[in-house]
Amino acid sequence: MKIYKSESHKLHNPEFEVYEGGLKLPIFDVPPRIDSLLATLAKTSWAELLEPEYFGLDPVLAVHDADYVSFLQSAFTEWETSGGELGPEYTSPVLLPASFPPRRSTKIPKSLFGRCGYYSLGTNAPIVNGTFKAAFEAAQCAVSAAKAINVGSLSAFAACRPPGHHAGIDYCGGYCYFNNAAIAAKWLVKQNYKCAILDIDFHAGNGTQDIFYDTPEVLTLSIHANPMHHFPSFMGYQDERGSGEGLGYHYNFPLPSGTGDADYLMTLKKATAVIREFKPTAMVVSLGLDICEGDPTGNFTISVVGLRNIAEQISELGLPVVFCLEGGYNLNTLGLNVITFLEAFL
Ligand code: Q9C
Ligand code: ZN
Repeated sequence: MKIYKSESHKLHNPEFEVYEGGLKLPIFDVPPRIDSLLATLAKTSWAELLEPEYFGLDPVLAVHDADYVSFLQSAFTEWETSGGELGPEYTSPVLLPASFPPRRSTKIPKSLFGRCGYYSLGTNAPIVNGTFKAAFEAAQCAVSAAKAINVGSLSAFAACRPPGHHAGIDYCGGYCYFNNAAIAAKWLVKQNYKCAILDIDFHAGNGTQDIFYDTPEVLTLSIHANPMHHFPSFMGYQDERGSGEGLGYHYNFPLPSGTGDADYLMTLKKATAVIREFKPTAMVVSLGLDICEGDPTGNFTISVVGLRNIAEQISELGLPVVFCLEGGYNLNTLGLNVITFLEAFL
């Protein structure tokens, strides 16, 4: 299986994120996630580790607003050169907003922090000097995997870091900046595929939901922890089914805390039935390994056997699949879990 990866992910390494209560804690999305994953993959006989091809910004701009993309590109430099607007004594190694747009806001502020809040869904997506480059390369990995499908591979894996599924058309959030899975799906649609995105990360794929909410072009489904109790809190509820022409083309499957193999697999069966009915010709899977037992950000109890069964159910759809890495933060098990999943899929 072709595995696309880039060294550039290391350039994105924010010291902290901000949690509820203003708690400044180490971010879970750290470079060793990818380093250990690739080291583990390198030991298999079937993983072919490759650098991404260069597609430039076009596939990114097919999903994200140009003003958001250029904000991400220049924000950290602006922050460094302006010294912030709060005075030279105020410095921080990351750029994070403190105010967010209220529901009926229409203005894009001029100030750096005004824009930062406008383009953010929360305080879990700090921007540092290398964020844009890392996110750009992660997106190139996703499109490279999509292209591999397009030229005949039955599956390909993009080792995306930062992840993508919380990023919307014009916002970052939850460790995500560019929506790698959406970018891959849009690119496949452009090559005349009929595409579905199945998101199995522990957290609701709000960005993917948002991006395709009003279009039937891409069927989107997300199985995740109930947002009533978990990040991203404001999206991922069962009654959100799309709007306008897109009505009926989005599905959320919120599950309770502690969900284990049996309940998860029953829900996945419902999701795959919906996918079959849509009759796609390709699929993108937002592969979050934070559903696995022992993840520090999740509380599902999916076992190794359960993970295999999930992969087999997806494999039985018989579609070409692009896998985009999303979450999965247990550094001791991430590599093995990815291998377990992909081997079962193959
Ligand atoms: N107390 C992904 O798995 N944590 N993102 C918020 C709030 C953010 C996870 C903590 C978790 C984001 C791609
Ligand atoms: Zn997640």
